[in-house]
Amino acid sequence: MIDARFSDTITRHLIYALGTDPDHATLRDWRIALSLAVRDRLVDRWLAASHAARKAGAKRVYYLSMEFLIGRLLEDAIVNLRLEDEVRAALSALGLSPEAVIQDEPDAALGNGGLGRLAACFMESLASLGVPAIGYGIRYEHGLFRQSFVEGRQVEEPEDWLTQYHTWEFKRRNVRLRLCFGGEVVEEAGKAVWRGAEAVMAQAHDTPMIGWQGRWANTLRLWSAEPLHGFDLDRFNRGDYAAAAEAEALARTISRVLYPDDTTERGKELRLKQEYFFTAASLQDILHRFEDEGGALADLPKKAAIQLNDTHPAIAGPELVRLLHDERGMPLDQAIETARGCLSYTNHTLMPEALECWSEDLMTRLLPRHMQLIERIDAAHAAENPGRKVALTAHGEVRMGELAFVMAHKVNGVSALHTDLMKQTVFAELHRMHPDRIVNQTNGVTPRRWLFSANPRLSRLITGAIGEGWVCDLDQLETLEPSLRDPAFLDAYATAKRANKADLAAWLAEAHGITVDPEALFDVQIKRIHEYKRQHLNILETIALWREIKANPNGPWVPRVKIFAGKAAPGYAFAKEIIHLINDVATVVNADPETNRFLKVMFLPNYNVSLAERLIPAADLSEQISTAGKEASGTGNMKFALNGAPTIGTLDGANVEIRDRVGEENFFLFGMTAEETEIRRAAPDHARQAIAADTRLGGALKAVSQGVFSPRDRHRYRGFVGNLTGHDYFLVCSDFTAYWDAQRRVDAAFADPGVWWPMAARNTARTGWFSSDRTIRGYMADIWGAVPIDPA
Ligand code: 26W
Repeated sequence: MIDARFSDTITRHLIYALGTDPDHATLRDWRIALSLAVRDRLVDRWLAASHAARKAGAKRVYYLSMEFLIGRLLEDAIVNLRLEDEVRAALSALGLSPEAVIQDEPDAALGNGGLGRLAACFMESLASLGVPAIGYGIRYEHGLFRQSFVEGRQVEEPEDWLTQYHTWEFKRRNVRLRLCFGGEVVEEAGKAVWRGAEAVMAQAHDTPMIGWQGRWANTLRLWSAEPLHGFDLDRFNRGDYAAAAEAEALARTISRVLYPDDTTERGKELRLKQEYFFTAASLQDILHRFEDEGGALADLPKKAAIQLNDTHPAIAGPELVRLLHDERGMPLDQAIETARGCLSYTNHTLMPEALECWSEDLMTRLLPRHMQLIERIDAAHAAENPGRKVALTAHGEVRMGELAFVMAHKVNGVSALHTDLMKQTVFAELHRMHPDRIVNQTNGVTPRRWLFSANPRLSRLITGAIGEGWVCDLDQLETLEPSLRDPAFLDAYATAKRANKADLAAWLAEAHGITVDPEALFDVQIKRIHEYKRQHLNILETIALWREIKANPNGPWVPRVKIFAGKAAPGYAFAKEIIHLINDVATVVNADPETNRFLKVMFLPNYNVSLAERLIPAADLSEQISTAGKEASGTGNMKFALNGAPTIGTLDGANVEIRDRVGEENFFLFGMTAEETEIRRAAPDHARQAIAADTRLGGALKAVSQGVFSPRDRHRYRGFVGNLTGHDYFLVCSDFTAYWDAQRRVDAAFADPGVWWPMAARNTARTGWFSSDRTIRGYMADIWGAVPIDPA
């Protein structure tokens, strides 16, 4: 009997792996035992896949990223191995609730936001497409901080996912690599030799990345830092206990914690150490594998496609040249060419404060040989491009974007608009010099996690209509088009969304004591808090709406629930003020008997991958309201559209391509274009003019500055309002009226199910292109030249 066997397997792991008897087992014990039982089902395919890749002498993709925002892995493995029914049956035989067991797993929060989650979606798509690949990153002991609120203010606590048994990783005790920092470069026999002053060991931990139907599996190799020499017994015996453990503590610092900034580089030495640590360990590992498989160095580009996820691993350029030239004797210009043949670089932001620059002093002190090689690479590039006007160093700083560009054979942006803006702004000069180096690869999201797994009701409806092929060929969603004219299908579509909303309402009541009406419009803005993402535009519109309802409490208002979630970088004061204001507004508005049947506001704490999986299937409206030209792509926008939540948004990032595909009539567009923002920003007093022209905006700003939402601290938001009425760099005031009008168009559409549900369903049917499978196919064709391997 199937389930008997599987429930027995689970129980066997509980007893023999955890040494626990079923009568005394906790939910966590059962979750770990189940994970081990599921793991049994994927290890063979994992080992078979890496064997097949080796046997085929396949070109491998190496994805270097400081962040992998994985979330939970148990459900992902169950779904990709098609074990849902077997697991559900086994757990109910053991008297356990599948939901409770799944939710017991901590998120692997090894990332800040978009960049980290994209890396995770890419790893899942590479495995589902059967492309041999290894993801390389850091095994942070502490991922992105836990967020909670104290009197509406964000408070950060260390995240400690590793305090419990991490069932999905395998420590590779035989993969430990020695790395150096500091020291000097000496001349020996005419060769440059780097004598590092400080050494640390990189210890590999492998996590399987299983693909759809379990056909293929790749590896995520995360490095942890360990001391060269363990515990110092002599010092201990001399009673110098702290010193005895010092080396260990110092070494581990490198992989201790993820930097929580996602737009501002802080130039911290430890951050550069982290970047060099995982990049150097990964390149050494790549070369060892290549040489073990008998490759000739000059052929490395034929076997290794190394993708740099933003500039964070950009030191890979000089490091690979060092490994080829200094350590393996390849002539310098050939080493530079060979490295360029392997390397390609993705840019994820145009925000000047996010473009990494390291001081030459710090680079010289920490990585003296690399600083020399950066100058050699710069000189070689100058020689090849006489009259050029860019340099890799300027004002005593090394510009990592330029270094990554010069050392890459391909550079890509993450949406069509973003790639164009890269060519016109940050890389204009380099684009003129290398006109065919920049290509676009519009982002995507994995349909397994973000539709099939997160939204089973809608998935079943889609499969019922067009079969299950869409899960690994999302373009098939367009074959839903005929069903969109079928009232029965639209009814079932609405029913699925309503049921998801009812689930969310139940969870909000149980987990947060918040009651919401599932019939209301669920308006959701979930992403990192940043001025360019304009959560403050959203809350100002919310305040104006509240005031309008108060002025006319019996008006034909469309009940709306405003849901916010997202973390602010701990050092980003303005973002923290935005969070505080939203919580303060929620307190006042939700307690207002005149309006709270029409309007509820909430800020859910500790936004992460698992919370996104819970919110997106229940959303009606997707808020993508960034100042045009600032959001490189966005990926949440794609997840919402696939799950039937039309977008209210600007022509920014991938919103442009979403609107092109769903049709302008199924997208609530507002606001200035990227070009128009440049013009408006140049207009003196643009904010004051906008405020003068819109009394709703003026009224809302006055309410905030007068302390309506901070009665016990009336001046709390004086500075906040001052910034908006003065500088307002992100044009919140100038886009307000258009945003308000767009929201009223949303109300009108939502109030008419005959309009709303076809619009929602079209968003699902027409956004299959935003699968990360399509994105990966683009990288394979335009950048990597890698191909899928048949597992047989
Ligand atoms: C040095 C600090 C730092 C850390 C992370 C600076 C910048 C970053 C990331 C590049 C920020 C990020 O996550 N960018 C987002 O990347 C997504 C994936 O391509 C895009 O969809 C988002 O638009 C972009 O903001």
